[in-house]
Amino acid sequence: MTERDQSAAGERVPLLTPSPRQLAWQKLEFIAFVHFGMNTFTDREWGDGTEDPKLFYPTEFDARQWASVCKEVGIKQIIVTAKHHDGFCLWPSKYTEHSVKSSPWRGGKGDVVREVADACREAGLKFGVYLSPWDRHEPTYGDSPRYNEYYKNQLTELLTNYGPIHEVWFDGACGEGPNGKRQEYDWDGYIEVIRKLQPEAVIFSDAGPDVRWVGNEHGFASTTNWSMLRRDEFYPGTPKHQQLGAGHLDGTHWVPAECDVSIRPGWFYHASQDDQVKSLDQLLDIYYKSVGRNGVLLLNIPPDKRGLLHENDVTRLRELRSAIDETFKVNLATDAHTNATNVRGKNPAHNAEMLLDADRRTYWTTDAHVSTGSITFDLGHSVTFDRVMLQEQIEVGQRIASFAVEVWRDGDWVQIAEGTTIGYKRLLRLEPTNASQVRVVIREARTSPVISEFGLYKASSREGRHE
Ligand code: FUL
Repeated sequence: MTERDQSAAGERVPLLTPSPRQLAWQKLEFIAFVHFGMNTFTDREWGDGTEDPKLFYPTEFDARQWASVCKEVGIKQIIVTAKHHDGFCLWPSKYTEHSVKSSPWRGGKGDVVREVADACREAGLKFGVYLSPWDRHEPTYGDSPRYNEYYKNQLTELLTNYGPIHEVWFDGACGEGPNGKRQEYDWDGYIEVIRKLQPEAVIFSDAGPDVRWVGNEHGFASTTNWSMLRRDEFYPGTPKHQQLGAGHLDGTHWVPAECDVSIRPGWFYHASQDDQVKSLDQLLDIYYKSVGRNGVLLLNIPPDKRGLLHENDVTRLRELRSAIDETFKVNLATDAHTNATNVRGKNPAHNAEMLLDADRRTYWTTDAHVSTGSITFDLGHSVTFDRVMLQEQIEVGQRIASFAVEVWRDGDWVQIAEGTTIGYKRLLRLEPTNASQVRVVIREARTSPVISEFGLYKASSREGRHE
């Protein structure tokens, strides 16, 4: 795509594209949140900051177990709660005593952040930190400039001493300090610290700057999910959560959605929830509604009091991986003969076969100004499928606004599915369908559609019925 192609479409706003760090993040698809800290030991979700650091005492702490499980099940990054709202720090910050250095764990010499960062690096996983701005322990909280200094100092420690950091997660929760005043966060200052120290890290907060909240804690993106956002209407922080979900066709910034959800009812581990680990069906549903709707899935897996991921969670994660792998192992369309209504410059490098080469870098596209069209996949024989996968080449922007999937039946094209946005990846679940010819119709796009991949699959028998 050339600049001219992009601007020639006469759009209300120019096509936006992801930054390299946003693109790298989007490709991760499935990442883990690890809520671990004082609440793990007090059996709470939100500590009030008065907890005795001595309570923090994992008996078998092993960050390598976290990383090896994550790697095995296809999770590509771990974000650890370096500090939750109770203010207890999992690393020995020099700016407070309220940390692992005041706990008996490892004789006060322990550093959870270090061990997780190292374990991730060893396992080839990316690493991120959650540093709660809301701090219910720190006395300067509420005294805005002083606390902002404290927070930036802590960010600096985390972003300087632990190697590459790929995501920084700002929790939107905010409260009053001991002085009765509401803390005014210095978002611009925090962001400046991150950009300076870890320019490759994406920054998550409710409305970006790099990654936005999907607007709920179920892990569900909406079926229409633009990666663009009218960011300044929201930023920083926003009560208009519902509106974050779908993003905006006329968004002013590229701010894709991250779908956070816990594998258990709570964010932190509670033994009483050992039997409430989400079922395989629930996790698959989350997968299709996050990764399958142009989102990144941030699944929380809270370690227990031993400091290990619990057996029940690990078993479920393995089931999830097996089901996904089985379903998507064979693309039933791979050998199809393709035919498109239009190919950019009749150039074979852009013809519809590019959708079947399992290489996201190659793509089918149309001539400039041609924003609708269709591709026929002649499968050569009758095939049964119940999953459809489409991927846009988001490197040149998110363009498609409406599409349909059809099959040739009794001399006519019959629609079996339709959708609005595609984005990085769109997965559709259907009833099992037999067809020997399938057609993808692009009904509306902001300018020439650019599609990288297409797939037809038959769901694993491990998967239950679709929604
Ligand atoms: C929320 C927090 O209050 C929860 O404890 C949890 O950390 C979740 C991911 O974000 O705002």
